[in-house]
Amino acid sequence: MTTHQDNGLEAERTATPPTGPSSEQPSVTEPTEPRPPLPPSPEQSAPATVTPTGAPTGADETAVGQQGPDLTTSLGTRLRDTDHSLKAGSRGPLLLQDHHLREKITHFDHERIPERVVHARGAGAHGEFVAYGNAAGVTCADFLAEGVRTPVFVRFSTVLGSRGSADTVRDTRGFATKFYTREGVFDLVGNNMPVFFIQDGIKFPDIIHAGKPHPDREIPQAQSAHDTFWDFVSLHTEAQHHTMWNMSDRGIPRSFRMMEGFGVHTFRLQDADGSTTLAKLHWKPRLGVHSLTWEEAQLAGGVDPDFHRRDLYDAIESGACPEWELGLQVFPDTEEQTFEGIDLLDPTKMVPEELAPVQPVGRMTLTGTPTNFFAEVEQVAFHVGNLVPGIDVTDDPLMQVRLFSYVDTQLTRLGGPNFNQLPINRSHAPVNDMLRDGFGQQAVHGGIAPYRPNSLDGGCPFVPPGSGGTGAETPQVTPGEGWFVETPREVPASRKVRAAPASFADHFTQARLFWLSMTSVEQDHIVAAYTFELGKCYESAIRERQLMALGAIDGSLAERVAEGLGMPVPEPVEQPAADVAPSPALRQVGEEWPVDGRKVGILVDTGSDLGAVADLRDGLLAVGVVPLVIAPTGGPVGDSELGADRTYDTVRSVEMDGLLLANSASDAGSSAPDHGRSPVALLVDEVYRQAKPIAALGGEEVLTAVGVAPGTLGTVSGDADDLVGPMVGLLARHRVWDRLTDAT
Ligand code: HDD
Repeated sequence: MTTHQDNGLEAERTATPPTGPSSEQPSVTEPTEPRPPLPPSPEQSAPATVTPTGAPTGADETAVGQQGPDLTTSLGTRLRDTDHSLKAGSRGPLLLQDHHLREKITHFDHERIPERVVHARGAGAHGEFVAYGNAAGVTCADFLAEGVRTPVFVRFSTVLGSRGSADTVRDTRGFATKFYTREGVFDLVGNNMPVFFIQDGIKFPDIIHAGKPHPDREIPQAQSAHDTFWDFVSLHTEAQHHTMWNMSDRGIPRSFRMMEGFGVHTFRLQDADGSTTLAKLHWKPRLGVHSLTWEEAQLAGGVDPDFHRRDLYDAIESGACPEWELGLQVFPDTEEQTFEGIDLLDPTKMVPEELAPVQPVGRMTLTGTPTNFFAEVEQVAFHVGNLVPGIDVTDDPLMQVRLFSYVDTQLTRLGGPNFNQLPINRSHAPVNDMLRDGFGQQAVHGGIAPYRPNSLDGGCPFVPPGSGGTGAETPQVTPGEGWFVETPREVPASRKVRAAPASFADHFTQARLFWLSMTSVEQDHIVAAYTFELGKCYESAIRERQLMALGAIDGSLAERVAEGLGMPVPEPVEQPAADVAPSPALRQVGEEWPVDGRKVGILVDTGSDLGAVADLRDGLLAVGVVPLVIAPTGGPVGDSELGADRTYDTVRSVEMDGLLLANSASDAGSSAPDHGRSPVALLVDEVYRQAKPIAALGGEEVLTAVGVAPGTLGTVSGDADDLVGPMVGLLARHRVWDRLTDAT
């Protein structure tokens, strides 16, 4: 026992906590049995450094954080006390010689790194990609060969918000995938929208400065609903197509698991015979593409700012592992690099799936949550230039600038040039580069000749015969042998210019295509979103200019938004294109999708038929739906084995995709002042207007009791046996959209 005394002024204190209560009660003392160190994850293996002789370099092979049971300094000296600073007497000043104190505080002072300049808020997960093999006809990329299994790490993100901002804001979502292939790391750094705001990366700082909070007051956080954003996009009309996607339901996804992903740019694929194909890469979610309503997005921003992160990790931990198929749209690699009149180098344009179907080439499943969020999600560093043999870039001027920006940004963010040695970024293929030294160097490189050609390290590392020298010779490699070969392509002789091609000049046709492709409920949401966002702008000149741009997309769209703003409809900047064929593939409405991991609230009280409730809960679990029992208070419900997952006071509609009413009295039990509106009534109101299915255990009178008229679309009532099937059927369509359109 350690005793601290100070002239009788301070009571005796012990380092050992007081004896705990009896073993039946939860212990209030710290556990004393050491826990074995956590096993290393596969991705924590060290980068393989190869000496000229192939001998081990002596570098530590693991990057495990906790290597023993006892507390140590960062250098392994065991410590007996980390709670008390070294002082001149127990009430005296601290001593500079306290090396443990200084190490602990200094390290803490430097725990934070700069957040990403964009995409600061994100969540990541581990998984695996399995290739179908059918891409073999267009690319020699090994990870796309039949049956090849490749570990992946995916990071989803918002763009504008800071690291601590809310998940559900209206924004584009990042969808970045790191494939740890046998031929090196391939990064697909995409978004959940297939087009981008700008055509040339030189304008990236402009769009981001416009979207970020105003520099004077640093508001609003994680929002596009402000003057500078709309100032820029209304002046810079090539942004109108992407902005339309943002104003659509795609800007407020229901879940990362229910988002498409797009590589956006056109890539150039190369096959083993050297032939090339242009391609766009897409992720298609198994659960379909679904969104929150704007009300839900706003509610979740306050009730659960971690809504998407929680959903992702809950789903993985419950076994509802999210899945996507990787698909290719392929185009002939012609001199013009266009397809059906669409310039494939223009990242503000997409190619409708009706013109070029997306062909699935493999499946990705996310199966693992991070062990340590900082080490993995914060430190992961993506780069558009992380390519593997068989996949190359094109001359898309947005892509070309990205090739510079991603490495550059990590130098500041991750503090030096060795970020690819961080466990999450390490290649799973053997590494033998000639990069040396620098801040944070982890590898112990052998040899004395990190240059080529050399004789002193026996010519190592090797390149294929014919490489090096004057550069006039072509190396003797063919695609498919695993060397990265830039795809051969004529660069037309031209003058240096700062200009865009004429084909980049059409800024409205595809925005119109998107608008015309939407169902009426989706169009309603777009109108509401534009009206909300422009309504937040102080400058009427900006609102007016954006209405002029909307007029160039569609007259009725401009009229409807102008009406909401209470403004006259100005002359459009140009007349909308006459003939634009809609693309039904862009719609989110109208099909049925798997319901894995969907949540259904079951409202109960002590008077409920708890046997039937248990049956309902088990029936939902059996089909992969997560039941949330909502009871008046926490703890067991009555004397049943049912436990409350939420209480009337803690639940909110946004937490569920459907509601099951199994309560006997509609508003018992809340401790919050209801001011005439009970929490149950509030919950039912919200669920109703969010067009979620509502089921009632019993007759229709249960619905009537909570103010839902009999026969309301998307409601069902009956015995426990009658409810699960219809509820799942309704969930499979995501929402009862017709309830909304009928109501309007
Ligand atoms: Fe970017 C991050 C996606 C254009 C510069 N970008 C970043 C992330 C995603 C994208 C998903 C987050 C990666 C992560 O999770 O760590 N960016 C895109 C897409 C674009 C795009 C789909 C257009 C098609 N980006 C773009 C341009 C530039 C950048 C034109 C610069 C000129 N992006 C960056 C960056 C970031 C980044 C500054 C910030 C953090 C990072 O890279 O690692 O370099």
